[in-house]
Amino acid sequence: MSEADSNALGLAKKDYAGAKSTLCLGCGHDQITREIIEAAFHSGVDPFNVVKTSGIGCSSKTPAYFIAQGYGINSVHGRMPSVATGANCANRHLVTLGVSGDGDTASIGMGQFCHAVRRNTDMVYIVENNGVYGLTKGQFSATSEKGVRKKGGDVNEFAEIDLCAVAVELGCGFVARSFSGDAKQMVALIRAAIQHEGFALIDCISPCVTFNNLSDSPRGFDWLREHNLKLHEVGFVPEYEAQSVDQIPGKTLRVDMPDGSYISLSALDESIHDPTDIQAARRVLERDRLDKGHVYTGLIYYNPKSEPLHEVLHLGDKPLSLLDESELRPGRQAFDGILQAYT
Ligand SMILES: Cc1ncc(C[n+]2csc(CCOP(=O)(O)OP(=O)(O)O)c2C)c(N)n1
Ligand code: SF4
Ligand SMILES: [Mg+2]
Repeated sequence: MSEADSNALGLAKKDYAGAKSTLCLGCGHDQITREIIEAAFHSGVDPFNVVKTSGIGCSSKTPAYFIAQGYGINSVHGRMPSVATGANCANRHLVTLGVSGDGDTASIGMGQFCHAVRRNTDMVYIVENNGVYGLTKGQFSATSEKGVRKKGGDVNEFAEIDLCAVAVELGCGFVARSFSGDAKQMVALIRAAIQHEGFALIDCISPCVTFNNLSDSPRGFDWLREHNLKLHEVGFVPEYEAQSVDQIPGKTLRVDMPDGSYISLSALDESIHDPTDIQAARRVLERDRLDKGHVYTGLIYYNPKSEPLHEVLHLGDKPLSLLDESELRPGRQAFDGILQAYT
């Protein structure tokens, strides 16, 4: 095996594979699965140190298709965030990956999603957003734009929920939007999201080829290939490869992460979006909302100083499963000490 075929752990890409997908041929969700595998391989993630969580939906089936060695928990519909929060609090050293759908997140799971963002659970949260409930045969979801038409002629009557806008306003420190067909952007975003300590949202438009892929659908492949406006080209450079680079004002931007890694951004037109500027992030989201002819993708907002849940709660460093008898049963003296603190 050549060096290029193995990563820092000496593992090959096949070591990050899972079961064979049973999704429809051409489904955007399968592209995201490949991107997760690619990102975990290149970042040298230990497969045994991954916990994969999901809810219910075609999207929520996909953790079965990557990193077979990881722990997997398929929760009930819309309840993935609390399961992921529990796993992450029990062992903060796990890489916690959550995969959800637009129905699983923006309808039944909206409350759970908001609270995981607000608490800043240390996890990567990928929404595989196709604008419909694929698994239950294509009903419009809450992220579908008002007025859009889907196969069969149905027109959506209700205004959409923009999960990125919700996340920014709830204080999320890492908010990105992408397209499943843009593997380069997705892999860089997933690698940066894994590195981020705190809740990292990637709202990834992922076409449902069976129920929502009309040529004029803003969730369809043809439309997205033509109307995806990238805010910048995204790259991720891990701490062990990081080096000083010359930045060209207005053309390139280096966004440093606390551990020494960085996200490199390059302009694709005359200006470059700076994700560390919250007002600029809000302007992008507003432009996205008003401009029905385009979808804006890239790293929308990044705040390296967001405090993750385990720090807020002063949780212990040691995984709960490794606590020994003396730590679990501290004895009479320790309890007396605790009671004393309340008198
Ligand atoms: C409590 C409950 N209500 C409703 C359902 C039916 N149901 C299963 S999946 C789903 C929506 C899935 O949509 P989404 O999360 O967008 O995933 P997709 O299939 O589009 O990837 C619904 C409503 C359910 N399984 N459980
Ligand atoms: S129904 Fe749609 S979302 Fe579900 S597997 Fe098929 S193409 Fe994908
Ligand atoms: Mg969906």
